[in-house]
Amino acid sequence: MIYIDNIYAQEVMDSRGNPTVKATVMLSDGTKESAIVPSGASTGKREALELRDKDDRFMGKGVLKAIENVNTTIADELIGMSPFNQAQVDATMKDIDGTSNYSNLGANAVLGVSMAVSRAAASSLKIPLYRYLGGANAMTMPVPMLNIINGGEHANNNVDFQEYMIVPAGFENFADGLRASAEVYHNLKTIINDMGESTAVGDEGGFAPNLKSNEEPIQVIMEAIKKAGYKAGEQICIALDVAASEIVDEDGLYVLKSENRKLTSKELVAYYLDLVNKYPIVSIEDGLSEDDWDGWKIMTEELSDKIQLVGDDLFVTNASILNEGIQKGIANSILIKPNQIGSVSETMLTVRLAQRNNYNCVMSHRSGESEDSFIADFAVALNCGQIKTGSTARSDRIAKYNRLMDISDEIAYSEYLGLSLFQK
Ligand code: 2PG
Ligand code: MG
Repeated sequence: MIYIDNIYAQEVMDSRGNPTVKATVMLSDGTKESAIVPSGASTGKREALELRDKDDRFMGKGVLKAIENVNTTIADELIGMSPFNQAQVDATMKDIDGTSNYSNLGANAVLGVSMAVSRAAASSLKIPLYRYLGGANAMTMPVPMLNIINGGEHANNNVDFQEYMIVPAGFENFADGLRASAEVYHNLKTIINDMGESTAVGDEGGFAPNLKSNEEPIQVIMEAIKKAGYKAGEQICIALDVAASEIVDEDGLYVLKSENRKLTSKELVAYYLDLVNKYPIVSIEDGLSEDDWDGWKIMTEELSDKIQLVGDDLFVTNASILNEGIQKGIANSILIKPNQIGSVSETMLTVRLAQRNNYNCVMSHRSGESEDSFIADFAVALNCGQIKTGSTARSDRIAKYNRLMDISDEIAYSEYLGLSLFQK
Protein backbone atom coordinates (compact mmCIF):
# COMPACT_ATOMS: atom_id res chain seq x y z
CA MET A 1 0.00 0.00 0.00
CA ILE A 2 1.34 3.41 -1.02
CA TYR A 3 0.95 6.05 1.68
CA ILE A 4 1.78 9.71 2.30
CA ASP A 5 5.28 9.67 3.68
CA ASN A 6 6.02 13.35 4.20
CA ILE A 7 4.43 16.77 3.78
CA TYR A 8 6.10 20.14 4.06
CA ALA A 9 5.69 23.70 2.84
CA GLN A 10 7.81 26.73 2.03
CA GLU A 11 7.24 30.39 1.34
CA VAL A 12 7.65 31.30 -2.35
CA MET A 13 6.72 34.33 -4.49
CA ASP A 14 3.58 34.90 -6.52
CA SER A 15 3.33 36.91 -9.75
CA ARG A 16 2.87 40.17 -7.84
CA GLY A 17 5.90 39.59 -5.65
CA ASN A 18 3.85 38.62 -2.63
CA PRO A 19 4.67 35.53 -0.60
CA THR A 20 2.53 32.43 -0.99
CA VAL A 21 2.44 28.77 0.06
CA LYS A 22 4.19 26.03 -1.87
CA ALA A 23 3.29 22.62 -0.44
CA THR A 24 5.15 19.40 -1.19
CA VAL A 25 3.90 15.86 -0.70
CA MET A 26 6.14 12.77 -0.75
CA LEU A 27 4.77 9.28 -1.10
CA SER A 28 6.19 6.00 0.14
CA ASP A 29 6.99 4.95 -3.44
CA GLY A 30 9.35 7.92 -3.83
CA THR A 31 6.89 10.20 -5.68
CA LYS A 32 7.33 13.88 -4.85
CA GLU A 33 4.98 16.61 -6.09
CA SER A 34 4.30 20.23 -5.17
CA ALA A 35 1.62 22.87 -5.66
CA ILE A 36 1.63 26.67 -5.33
CA VAL A 37 -1.42 28.52 -4.04
CA PRO A 38 -2.70 31.65 -5.88
CA SER A 39 -4.04 34.82 -4.26
CA GLY A 40 -6.75 37.33 -5.17
CA ALA A 41 -6.89 41.13 -4.94
CA SER A 42 -10.60 41.73 -5.42
CA THR A 43 -11.68 39.06 -2.97
CA GLY A 44 -15.24 38.17 -2.01
CA LYS A 45 -16.18 38.75 1.64
CA ARG A 46 -17.25 35.16 2.14
CA GLU A 47 -14.11 33.51 0.73
CA ALA A 48 -12.24 30.98 2.86
CA LEU A 49 -9.56 32.64 4.98
CA GLU A 50 -6.14 33.27 3.46
CA LEU A 51 -3.83 33.17 6.48
CA ARG A 52 -1.30 36.02 6.48
CA ASP A 53 1.20 36.70 9.28
CA LYS A 54 0.32 40.40 9.68
CA ASP A 55 3.76 41.17 11.10
CA ASP A 56 6.62 43.29 9.77
CA ARG A 57 7.77 40.92 7.03
CA PHE A 58 6.44 41.51 3.49
CA MET A 59 4.15 44.33 4.66
CA GLY A 60 2.28 41.81 6.78
CA LYS A 61 1.69 39.38 3.92
CA GLY A 62 4.08 36.65 5.06
CA VAL A 63 2.66 33.12 5.18
CA LEU A 64 4.93 31.54 7.80
CA LYS A 65 2.00 30.64 10.04
CA ALA A 66 0.32 28.78 7.18
CA ILE A 67 3.63 27.02 6.44
CA GLU A 68 3.93 26.03 10.08
CA ASN A 69 0.39 24.62 9.99
CA VAL A 70 1.31 22.44 7.03
CA ASN A 71 4.55 21.28 8.60
CA THR A 72 3.02 20.39 11.96
CA THR A 73 -0.75 19.96 12.37
CA ILE A 74 -1.56 18.91 8.79
CA ALA A 75 1.52 16.72 8.27
CA ASP A 76 0.99 14.96 11.62
CA GLU A 77 -2.53 14.03 10.66
CA LEU A 78 -2.08 13.09 6.98
CA ILE A 79 1.20 11.16 7.04
CA GLY A 80 0.39 7.49 6.71
CA MET A 81 -2.89 8.08 4.82
CA SER A 82 -3.56 6.90 1.26
CA PRO A 83 -3.00 9.63 -1.36
CA PHE A 84 -5.67 7.97 -3.52
CA ASN A 85 -8.59 8.99 -1.33
CA GLN A 86 -8.74 12.72 -2.03
CA ALA A 87 -12.08 13.19 -0.28
CA GLN A 88 -10.72 11.53 2.86
CA VAL A 89 -7.59 13.69 2.82
CA ASP A 90 -9.63 16.87 2.35
CA ALA A 91 -12.27 15.88 4.92
CA THR A 92 -9.50 15.22 7.47
CA MET A 93 -8.09 18.73 6.99
CA LYS A 94 -11.56 20.23 7.26
CA ASP A 95 -12.06 18.29 10.46
CA ILE A 96 -8.84 19.36 12.14
CA ASP A 97 -9.45 22.96 11.15
CA GLY A 98 -12.91 22.79 12.72
CA THR A 99 -14.28 26.02 11.18
CA SER A 100 -16.40 26.64 8.11
CA ASN A 101 -13.84 28.90 6.40
CA TYR A 102 -10.46 27.46 7.43
CA SER A 103 -9.81 30.30 9.82
CA ASN A 104 -7.58 28.08 11.96
CA LEU A 105 -5.28 26.39 9.46
CA GLY A 106 -5.67 28.90 6.61
CA ALA A 107 -7.20 27.96 3.27
CA ASN A 108 -3.81 28.65 1.68
CA ALA A 109 -2.24 25.91 3.85
CA VAL A 110 -5.07 23.46 3.19
CA LEU A 111 -5.39 24.05 -0.57
CA GLY A 112 -1.65 23.73 -1.14
CA VAL A 113 -1.65 20.30 0.47
CA SER A 114 -4.90 19.27 -1.20
CA MET A 115 -3.54 20.07 -4.68
CA ALA A 116 -0.14 18.52 -3.97
CA VAL A 117 -1.77 15.28 -2.76
CA SER A 118 -3.80 14.90 -5.96
CA ARG A 119 -0.78 15.70 -8.07
CA ALA A 120 1.31 13.12 -6.20
CA ALA A 121 -1.45 10.50 -6.57
CA ALA A 122 -1.62 11.13 -10.34
CA SER A 123 2.12 11.02 -10.68
CA SER A 124 2.40 7.79 -8.67
CA LEU A 125 -0.17 6.19 -11.01
CA LYS A 126 1.74 7.64 -13.98
CA ILE A 127 -1.33 9.32 -15.41
CA PRO A 128 -1.83 13.02 -16.12
CA LEU A 129 -3.55 15.09 -13.45
CA TYR A 130 -6.65 15.81 -15.54
CA ARG A 131 -7.13 12.07 -16.06
CA TYR A 132 -6.60 11.25 -12.40
CA LEU A 133 -9.18 13.83 -11.34
CA GLY A 134 -11.63 13.31 -14.19
CA GLY A 135 -11.04 9.78 -15.43
CA ALA A 136 -11.70 8.73 -19.00
CA ASN A 137 -14.65 11.12 -19.00
CA ALA A 138 -12.36 14.20 -18.96
CA MET A 139 -12.69 15.23 -22.60
CA THR A 140 -13.81 18.84 -22.78
CA MET A 141 -11.22 21.46 -23.71
CA PRO A 142 -12.24 24.77 -22.14
CA VAL A 143 -13.04 27.85 -24.18
CA PRO A 144 -10.74 30.51 -22.74
CA MET A 145 -11.74 33.97 -21.56
CA LEU A 146 -8.70 36.19 -22.03
CA ASN A 147 -8.48 39.41 -20.08
CA ILE A 148 -6.78 41.80 -22.49
CA ILE A 149 -7.71 45.13 -20.92
CA ASN A 150 -7.29 45.37 -17.14
CA GLY A 151 -8.90 47.99 -14.92
CA GLY A 152 -10.35 48.26 -11.41
CA GLU A 153 -8.21 46.75 -8.66
CA HIS A 154 -5.86 45.10 -11.15
CA ALA A 155 -4.39 48.22 -12.70
CA ASN A 156 -3.73 51.88 -11.87
CA ASN A 157 -5.57 53.31 -14.87
CA ASN A 158 -8.95 55.08 -14.72
CA VAL A 159 -11.10 52.20 -16.05
CA ASP A 160 -13.72 51.16 -13.46
CA PHE A 161 -14.57 47.68 -14.74
CA GLN A 162 -11.91 45.16 -13.78
CA GLU A 163 -11.67 42.91 -16.85
CA TYR A 164 -12.39 43.16 -20.56
CA MET A 165 -12.02 39.71 -22.05
CA ILE A 166 -12.11 38.14 -25.47
CA VAL A 167 -13.73 34.73 -25.89
CA PRO A 168 -12.61 32.81 -28.99
CA ALA A 169 -15.77 30.73 -29.15
CA GLY A 170 -16.18 30.47 -32.92
CA PHE A 171 -13.30 28.11 -33.60
CA GLU A 172 -13.03 24.37 -34.07
CA ASN A 173 -10.57 23.77 -31.30
CA PHE A 174 -8.64 25.25 -28.39
CA ALA A 175 -5.38 25.84 -30.29
CA ASP A 176 -7.06 27.87 -33.05
CA GLY A 177 -8.95 29.90 -30.47
CA LEU A 178 -5.77 30.66 -28.56
CA ARG A 179 -3.86 31.65 -31.69
CA ALA A 180 -6.61 34.06 -32.76
CA SER A 181 -6.65 35.55 -29.26
CA ALA A 182 -2.91 36.18 -29.32
CA GLU A 183 -3.30 37.87 -32.71
CA VAL A 184 -6.03 40.14 -31.34
CA TYR A 185 -3.82 40.93 -28.35
CA HIS A 186 -0.95 42.04 -30.61
CA ASN A 187 -3.26 44.17 -32.75
CA LEU A 188 -4.68 45.73 -29.62
CA LYS A 189 -1.17 46.68 -28.56
CA THR A 190 -0.60 48.52 -31.84
CA ILE A 191 -3.93 50.34 -31.54
CA ILE A 192 -3.27 51.45 -27.96
CA ASN A 193 0.22 52.52 -28.92
CA ASP A 194 -1.13 54.56 -31.86
CA MET A 195 -3.55 56.26 -29.46
CA GLY A 196 -0.49 57.49 -27.57
CA GLU A 197 -1.54 55.49 -24.52
CA SER A 198 0.63 53.23 -22.40
CA THR A 199 0.96 49.58 -23.40
CA ALA A 200 2.15 48.61 -19.93
CA VAL A 201 0.18 45.64 -18.59
CA GLY A 202 -1.85 44.99 -15.45
CA ASP A 203 -1.74 42.04 -13.06
CA GLU A 204 -3.24 39.55 -15.50
CA GLY A 205 -1.17 40.54 -18.54
CA GLY A 206 -3.80 42.72 -20.21
CA PHE A 207 -3.13 46.33 -21.18
CA ALA A 208 -4.10 49.08 -18.78
CA PRO A 209 -4.58 52.28 -20.80
CA ASN A 210 -6.47 55.32 -19.53
CA LEU A 211 -9.70 55.58 -21.50
CA LYS A 212 -12.65 57.96 -21.50
CA SER A 213 -15.40 55.63 -20.37
CA ASN A 214 -16.07 52.02 -19.45
CA GLU A 215 -17.41 51.45 -22.94
CA GLU A 216 -14.30 52.62 -24.78
CA PRO A 217 -12.25 49.48 -23.94
CA ILE A 218 -14.94 47.45 -25.76
CA GLN A 219 -14.72 49.71 -28.81
CA VAL A 220 -10.94 49.39 -28.86
CA ILE A 221 -11.16 45.61 -28.56
CA MET A 222 -13.73 45.50 -31.39
CA GLU A 223 -11.26 47.38 -33.54
CA ALA A 224 -8.45 44.95 -32.61
CA ILE A 225 -10.63 41.94 -33.53
CA LYS A 226 -11.30 43.50 -36.92
CA LYS A 227 -7.70 44.48 -37.49
CA ALA A 228 -6.62 40.91 -36.71
CA GLY A 229 -8.97 39.73 -39.47
CA TYR A 230 -11.64 38.07 -37.33
CA LYS A 231 -15.39 38.46 -37.12
CA ALA A 232 -16.64 39.78 -33.80
CA GLY A 233 -19.59 37.77 -32.54
CA GLU A 234 -19.01 34.88 -34.91
CA GLN A 235 -15.44 34.01 -34.08
CA ILE A 236 -14.51 36.17 -31.14
CA CYS A 237 -16.94 37.39 -28.51
CA ILE A 238 -16.54 39.69 -25.53
CA ALA A 239 -16.90 39.08 -21.79
CA LEU A 240 -16.68 41.48 -18.85
CA ASP A 241 -15.81 41.08 -15.21
CA VAL A 242 -17.09 44.26 -13.62
CA ALA A 243 -16.09 43.13 -10.09
CA ALA A 244 -18.89 45.40 -8.92
CA SER A 245 -18.32 44.71 -5.22
CA GLU A 246 -15.26 46.96 -5.61
CA ILE A 247 -17.16 49.97 -7.00
CA VAL A 248 -20.25 50.05 -4.79
CA ASP A 249 -20.46 52.82 -2.17
CA GLU A 250 -22.04 52.77 1.30
CA ASP A 251 -25.42 53.79 -0.15
CA GLY A 252 -25.43 50.85 -2.54
CA LEU A 253 -24.69 53.04 -5.56
CA TYR A 254 -22.20 51.99 -8.21
CA VAL A 255 -19.51 54.60 -8.70
CA LEU A 256 -18.25 54.97 -12.26
CA LYS A 257 -15.34 57.31 -11.59
CA SER A 258 -14.14 57.49 -15.18
CA GLU A 259 -17.60 58.68 -16.24
CA ASN A 260 -18.12 60.85 -13.19
CA ARG A 261 -21.48 59.34 -12.21
CA LYS A 262 -23.18 57.00 -9.76
CA LEU A 263 -25.79 54.44 -10.79
CA THR A 264 -28.40 52.40 -8.94
CA SER A 265 -28.50 48.63 -9.55
CA LYS A 266 -31.38 49.15 -11.97
CA GLU A 267 -29.51 51.83 -13.88
CA LEU A 268 -26.40 49.68 -14.07
CA VAL A 269 -28.44 46.76 -15.42
CA ALA A 270 -29.86 49.11 -18.06
CA TYR A 271 -26.30 50.17 -18.89
CA TYR A 272 -25.39 46.47 -19.40
CA LEU A 273 -28.48 45.87 -21.51
CA ASP A 274 -27.42 48.72 -23.76
CA LEU A 275 -23.89 47.27 -24.07
CA VAL A 276 -25.25 43.78 -24.77
CA ASN A 277 -27.44 45.20 -27.55
CA LYS A 278 -24.52 47.05 -29.11
CA TYR A 279 -21.67 44.55 -28.80
CA PRO A 280 -21.21 40.76 -29.00
CA ILE A 281 -21.01 40.38 -25.22
CA VAL A 282 -21.66 36.79 -24.13
CA SER A 283 -20.83 36.98 -20.44
CA ILE A 284 -20.84 39.46 -17.55
CA GLU A 285 -19.26 38.47 -14.24
CA ASP A 286 -20.07 40.15 -10.91
CA GLY A 287 -22.17 42.76 -12.68
CA LEU A 288 -23.52 43.76 -9.27
CA SER A 289 -22.09 43.57 -5.77
CA GLU A 290 -22.00 40.42 -3.66
CA ASP A 291 -24.48 41.96 -1.19
CA ASP A 292 -26.94 43.20 -3.78
CA TRP A 293 -29.07 40.04 -4.18
CA ASP A 294 -32.17 42.10 -4.99
CA GLY A 295 -30.28 43.77 -7.81
CA TRP A 296 -29.00 40.37 -8.97
CA LYS A 297 -32.59 39.17 -9.17
CA ILE A 298 -33.45 42.06 -11.48
CA MET A 299 -30.29 41.54 -13.55
CA THR A 300 -31.04 37.83 -13.89
CA GLU A 301 -34.58 38.57 -15.06
CA GLU A 302 -33.37 41.14 -17.57
CA LEU A 303 -30.32 39.42 -18.96
CA SER A 304 -30.18 35.69 -18.27
CA ASP A 305 -31.91 34.75 -21.51
CA LYS A 306 -29.34 36.76 -23.44
CA ILE A 307 -25.97 36.18 -21.80
CA GLN A 308 -24.03 34.28 -19.19
CA LEU A 309 -24.24 35.93 -15.76
CA VAL A 310 -21.32 34.70 -13.69
CA GLY A 311 -21.20 34.84 -9.90
CA ASP A 312 -17.67 35.18 -8.53
CA ASP A 313 -17.59 37.27 -5.31
CA LEU A 314 -21.29 36.44 -5.23
CA PHE A 315 -20.89 32.65 -4.82
CA VAL A 316 -17.21 32.32 -3.80
CA THR A 317 -17.14 28.71 -5.11
CA ASN A 318 -19.23 27.80 -2.07
CA ALA A 319 -21.85 25.07 -2.62
CA SER A 320 -24.24 26.33 0.04
CA ILE A 321 -24.17 29.93 -1.24
CA LEU A 322 -24.57 28.66 -4.80
CA ASN A 323 -27.49 26.56 -3.65
CA GLU A 324 -29.16 29.65 -2.21
CA GLY A 325 -28.59 31.37 -5.56
CA ILE A 326 -30.12 28.46 -7.46
CA GLN A 327 -33.18 28.45 -5.19
CA LYS A 328 -33.65 32.20 -5.60
CA GLY A 329 -33.01 32.22 -9.35
CA ILE A 330 -29.88 34.36 -9.13
CA ALA A 331 -27.31 34.32 -12.00
CA ASN A 332 -26.91 31.38 -14.38
CA SER A 333 -23.20 30.62 -14.10
CA ILE A 334 -20.44 30.40 -11.53
CA LEU A 335 -16.74 31.22 -11.43
CA ILE A 336 -14.70 28.38 -9.91
CA LYS A 337 -11.67 29.38 -7.83
CA PRO A 338 -10.33 26.56 -5.67
CA ASN A 339 -8.77 28.94 -3.12
CA GLN A 340 -12.12 30.61 -2.44
CA ILE A 341 -13.37 27.40 -0.87
CA GLY A 342 -10.11 25.75 0.18
CA SER A 343 -9.80 22.19 -1.16
CA VAL A 344 -9.92 20.10 -4.32
CA SER A 345 -12.89 18.02 -3.11
CA GLU A 346 -15.03 20.96 -2.08
CA THR A 347 -14.35 22.61 -5.45
CA MET A 348 -15.57 19.44 -7.15
CA LEU A 349 -18.75 19.41 -5.06
CA THR A 350 -19.56 22.98 -6.09
CA VAL A 351 -18.96 22.21 -9.78
CA ARG A 352 -21.22 19.16 -9.60
CA LEU A 353 -24.01 21.16 -7.97
CA ALA A 354 -23.71 23.83 -10.65
CA GLN A 355 -23.70 21.34 -13.51
CA ARG A 356 -26.74 19.48 -12.17
CA ASN A 357 -28.60 22.78 -12.19
CA ASN A 358 -27.45 23.94 -15.63
CA TYR A 359 -25.22 26.68 -14.30
CA ASN A 360 -22.17 27.08 -16.55
CA CYS A 361 -18.83 26.72 -14.75
CA VAL A 362 -15.80 28.89 -15.53
CA MET A 363 -12.58 27.61 -13.95
CA SER A 364 -10.49 30.60 -12.89
CA HIS A 365 -7.07 31.83 -11.89
CA ARG A 366 -6.50 34.57 -9.31
CA SER A 367 -4.88 37.91 -10.06
CA GLY A 368 -1.87 36.73 -8.01
CA GLU A 369 -0.65 33.56 -9.71
CA SER A 370 2.44 31.44 -10.29
CA GLU A 371 3.86 28.89 -12.70
CA ASP A 372 1.48 26.31 -11.23
CA SER A 373 -0.94 25.15 -13.92
CA PHE A 374 -3.23 23.02 -11.73
CA ILE A 375 -6.39 24.80 -12.89
CA ALA A 376 -5.72 23.84 -16.53
CA ASP A 377 -5.94 20.14 -15.67
CA PHE A 378 -8.77 20.80 -13.24
CA ALA A 379 -10.89 22.56 -15.89
CA VAL A 380 -10.56 19.58 -18.23
CA ALA A 381 -11.06 17.02 -15.45
CA LEU A 382 -14.39 18.60 -14.47
CA ASN A 383 -15.52 19.24 -18.06
CA CYS A 384 -16.04 22.89 -17.13
CA GLY A 385 -16.06 23.98 -20.76
CA GLN A 386 -14.58 27.39 -19.90
CA ILE A 387 -11.46 28.77 -18.26
CA LYS A 388 -10.46 32.32 -17.37
CA THR A 389 -6.74 32.65 -16.93
CA GLY A 390 -5.59 36.03 -18.16
CA SER A 391 -4.08 37.47 -21.26
CA THR A 392 -1.73 35.86 -23.77
CA ALA A 393 1.21 37.46 -22.00
CA ARG A 394 3.16 36.83 -18.77
CA SER A 395 4.39 33.37 -17.85
CA ASP A 396 2.04 32.98 -14.87
CA ARG A 397 -0.90 33.12 -17.32
CA ILE A 398 0.80 31.34 -20.23
CA ALA A 399 1.68 28.37 -17.99
CA LYS A 400 -2.02 27.46 -18.00
CA TYR A 401 -2.51 27.95 -21.74
CA ASN A 402 0.60 25.96 -22.59
CA ARG A 403 -0.51 23.16 -20.29
CA LEU A 404 -3.87 23.14 -22.11
CA MET A 405 -2.02 22.87 -25.43
CA ASP A 406 -0.34 19.72 -24.14
CA ILE A 407 -3.63 18.31 -22.88
CA SER A 408 -5.42 19.01 -26.17
CA ASP A 409 -2.71 17.08 -27.98
CA GLU A 410 -3.22 14.12 -25.66
CA ILE A 411 -7.00 13.79 -25.77
CA ALA A 412 -8.07 12.09 -28.99
CA TYR A 413 -11.78 12.93 -28.89
CA SER A 414 -11.65 16.26 -27.15
CA GLU A 415 -14.59 18.59 -27.60
CA TYR A 416 -14.51 22.40 -27.75
CA LEU A 417 -18.00 23.62 -27.02
CA GLY A 418 -17.55 27.06 -28.57
CA LEU A 419 -20.57 29.25 -29.19
CA SER A 420 -22.99 26.56 -28.00
CA LEU A 421 -21.97 27.43 -24.42
CA PHE A 422 -23.66 30.79 -24.78
CA GLN A 423 -26.72 29.88 -26.80
CA LYS A 424 -29.70 30.60 -24.63
C1 2PG B 1 -11.63 37.91 -10.45
C2 2PG B 1 -10.19 37.56 -10.19
C3 2PG B 1 -9.47 36.87 -11.26
P1 2PG B 1 -8.94 38.35 -8.09
O1 2PG B 1 -12.17 38.86 -9.87
O2 2PG B 1 -12.31 37.20 -11.17
O3 2PG B 1 -9.50 37.52 -12.49
O4 2PG B 1 -9.48 38.56 -9.58
O5 2PG B 1 -8.10 37.14 -8.09
O6 2PG B 1 -8.19 39.61 -7.78
O7 2PG B 1 -10.14 38.18 -7.20
MG1 MG C 1 -14.23 38.21 -10.74
